[in-house]
Amino acid sequence: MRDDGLTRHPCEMDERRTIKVSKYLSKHLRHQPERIGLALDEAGWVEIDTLIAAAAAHNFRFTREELDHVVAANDKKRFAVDGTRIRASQGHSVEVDLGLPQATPPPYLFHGTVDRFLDAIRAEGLRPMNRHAVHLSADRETATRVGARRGRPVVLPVDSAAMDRDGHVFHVSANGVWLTEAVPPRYLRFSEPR
Ligand code: HQG
Repeated sequence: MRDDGLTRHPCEMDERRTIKVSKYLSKHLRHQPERIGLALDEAGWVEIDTLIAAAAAHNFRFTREELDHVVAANDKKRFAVDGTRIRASQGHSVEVDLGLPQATPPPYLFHGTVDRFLDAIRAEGLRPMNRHAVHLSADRETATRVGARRGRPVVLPVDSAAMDRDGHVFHVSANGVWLTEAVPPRYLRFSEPR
C-alpha cells in the first residue's frame, strides 16, 4: 500500500498518518533540514512549496492540504504557518533565532523529567542537552506528559520568579512553551511528594 496519502482527501487523514507527517516535519524543520536538501532561514522559516518538493524528492509525499491539516490538528501546535512559509515553533537543535519576545514568567514553571536524570540535575541543574533551551511548562499536567515520554514522570517546580529577579531571561514560544538557557540547581524544588 502506498502511504504517501496523495490519493486521499485531507479530511480522511487518519491519526497515524497525521502523526507520521508531523514527525517528518519536526525532524526536518527542527533537526535535519539538510537531510532533504532544505535550508531554513535564520528564523527557521522555509517556503512550504520548497518543503513539499524536497520531501517528495526524498520519497515522502504530502499535499498542502495535508500540511494545513497537520498544522491545525497538531496537539501541541508545534508548527506555525505564515503565508507561504512554515517553521517549527520551538524544539530546534539546528541554529535558528526564532526572534521570540522576552517574557516575564509566572512565579512557578514546571519541568517534567524522570528519576534517572535527577542526580545529574541536582548537581548541574537543567541544561538544554540537544536543544537550544531548557523547556518548561506553565502547568504540572503538561510537565507530567513531557516527563512521561521517558518513563515514570517526575515534575520539578522551578522558582521562575527568583530566576527572573536574578536576571535570567525567559522567552515564550508561539505554542506556550517557556524557554530559558539553563536552570541552576538552586531554583529547582526537589522535595516533591511522590
Ligand atoms: C534532561 C517535547 C541530565 C531533561 C516535549 C530531559 C517538550 C538532564 C532531557 C520538549 C539535565 C532532555 C522538550 C542534566 C536536563 N543532566 N539530564 N543536567 N538537564 N536533563 O527532549 O524537556 O513533542 O531535549 O529532564 O513535550 O524532555 O518535541 O527536553 O528529560 O515540550 O514538540 O534531559 O520536547 O515536545 O530532553 O522536552 P529534551 P524535554 P515535542
